[in-house]
Amino acid sequence: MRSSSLLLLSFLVGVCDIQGALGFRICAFNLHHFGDSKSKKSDVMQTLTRIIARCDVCLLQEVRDSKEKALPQLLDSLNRYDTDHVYDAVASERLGRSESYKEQYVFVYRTGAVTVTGEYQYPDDLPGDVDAFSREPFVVRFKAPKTGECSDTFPLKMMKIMVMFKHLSLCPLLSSVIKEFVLIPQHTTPTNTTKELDALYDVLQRVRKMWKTENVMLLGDFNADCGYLAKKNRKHVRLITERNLYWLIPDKTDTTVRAATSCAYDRIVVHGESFDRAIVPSSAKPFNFQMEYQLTEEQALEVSDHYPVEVLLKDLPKVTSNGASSLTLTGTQETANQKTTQSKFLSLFVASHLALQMLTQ
Ligand SMILES: *[C@@H]1O[C@H](CO)[C@@H](O)[C@H](O)[C@H]1NC(C)=O
Ligand SMILES: [Ca+2]
Repeated sequence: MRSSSLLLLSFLVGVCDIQGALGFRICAFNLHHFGDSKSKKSDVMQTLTRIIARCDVCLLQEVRDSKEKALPQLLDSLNRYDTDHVYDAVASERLGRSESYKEQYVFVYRTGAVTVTGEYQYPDDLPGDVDAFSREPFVVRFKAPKTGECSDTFPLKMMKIMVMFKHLSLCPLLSSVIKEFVLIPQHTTPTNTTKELDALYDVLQRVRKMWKTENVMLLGDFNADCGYLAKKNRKHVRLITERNLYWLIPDKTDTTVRAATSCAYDRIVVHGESFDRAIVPSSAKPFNFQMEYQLTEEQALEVSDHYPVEVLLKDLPKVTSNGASSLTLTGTQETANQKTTQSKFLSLFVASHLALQMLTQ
């Protein structure tokens, strides 16, 4: 009994490792003037589609789609390209101080991976600091059902030996998985970066209070480097100085496409230790699509002058609705990759099941 418990435990640890290797991908991408003219370039749209289809949730910035055709076209392209998933989007209003220049925040997401459970357009009305932002955060709350229902989705449920362990709650073992989280987007105004980043801290506090949640991620093109955020100003940014905030994209990172520049403009910051624990270690990074898709610098710049940044959340293996024999893993890897891991996982499961039966005979 004791050794079988140990075996079971090591099996569970194995499961946790596997899910860590997969993960749920959140991305933030400044599309640099995305609108009518970009949507007419088919190679650009194809590259954008490939990039965004890697993500379970992707924040798009600099969407300037005044004719309201480019975004539907992008969604259409995504749904035709990746038929394994269904993509949908939520978008903010057009935001900006000047009538002639406005941008939208857009969250593109896989409907099978998340549901939107809340939207909040920050009103920028903080007493003493009214109108802090040019593009006020459009805050969205997501529920990731496949990662959330710990006891329901766990494959152990269907194992015969479950009878022996019925009393055991497995949830503590899986506590590093996040069920619901909030994303606060921001594309700062370069010349006001210090001020706007500092004000994001106020947005964070309001959202935590309003939705009674600690699982908050702030992400986007923060312009948080080079000439726009001087070293001496960082002590005035509460998003940097306050405790309990984890900057996942290091300062030395380059999120710019141009070979001549190296700046960590685009960032991902998580709030709270438990959200930080739900992150796959070292998974936060820019996605160098120029290198991945073998584009020239010129071709890449037609797509954007920024790389997207991305991070993986730990994910749970999931039992398919028809039950026992097949397992699917929610995740975002390329399909072939996913299948390999899936079959590895299945053989691991069968092996440990057999071993356990032998031990308990
Ligand atoms: C910078 O912020 C101030 C006040 O917060 C605002 O009046 C000004 O227009 C901002 N600059 C730009 C370029 O948006
Ligand atoms: Ca404002």
